[in-house]
Amino acid sequence: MADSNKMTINLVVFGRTQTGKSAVGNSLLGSSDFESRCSPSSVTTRCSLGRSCSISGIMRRNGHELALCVQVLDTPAYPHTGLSKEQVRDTVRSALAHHFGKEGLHLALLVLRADLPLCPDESDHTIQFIQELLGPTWKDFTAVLLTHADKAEEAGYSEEEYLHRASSTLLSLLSLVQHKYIFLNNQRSIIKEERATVLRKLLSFIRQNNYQVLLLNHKK
Ligand SMILES: Nc1nc2c(ncn2[C@@H]2O[C@H](COP(=O)(O)OP(=O)(O)O)[C@@H](O)[C@H]2O)c(=O)[nH]1
Ligand SMILES: [Mg+2]
Repeated sequence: MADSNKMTINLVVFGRTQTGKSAVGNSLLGSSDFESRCSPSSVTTRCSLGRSCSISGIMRRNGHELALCVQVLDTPAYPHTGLSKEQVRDTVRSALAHHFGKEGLHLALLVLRADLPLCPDESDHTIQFIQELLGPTWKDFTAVLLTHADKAEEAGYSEEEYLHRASSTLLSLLSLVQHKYIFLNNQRSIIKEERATVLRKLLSFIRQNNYQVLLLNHKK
């Protein structure tokens, strides 16, 4: 996905309702493309693709600056208040094939809230869901985004202390995905430097995969 002076990265967000998936999409795109709000029922019911404009100052290759373009596929939650697992899975599967079928997917971002503990059942269901969508190499193409980092910080946890106190379920999940994780405060991501830091981390995960993409074929 790289021509001489531009690289596009293709991302998708997964996770429970109200974890901040749509907010993550907006943070990464530097936009408010996706509807993100507090709600007693799931807000996002359809997949939609957002694209950033060219971002400079993030990437260099062979001594040259590359403009970075980010594409994020926002998805309905699983579990969802109004859609069954099959409905979410089918809609996400066809959107992945439609938007990234040719170019491939660089990374799926599993969005979890840093202010809520991860329990074993939830983790198992989520892993199974991602596995059904991405296939056996899902671990290489998944990173964990811990949103609401501001709340963890307010409670007095540094990232190191948080991980020290985290449930064994979360630690095993992070280990499964080869410690590809990022703490994120979506409320601060409007700050340009914050966004650049997150994008650089994502690019380092993609580099770790030798810029490989996951090709998703049209399976029904
Ligand atoms: N404090 C805080 N609130 C957040 C953060 N991320 C998302 N939110 C809030 O969480 C709520 C749900 O966000 P949304 O993006 O709609 O979640 P989704 O259902 O996973 O797409 C909204 O009110 C967001 O403003 C964060 O990092 N910190
Ligand atoms: Mg949403």
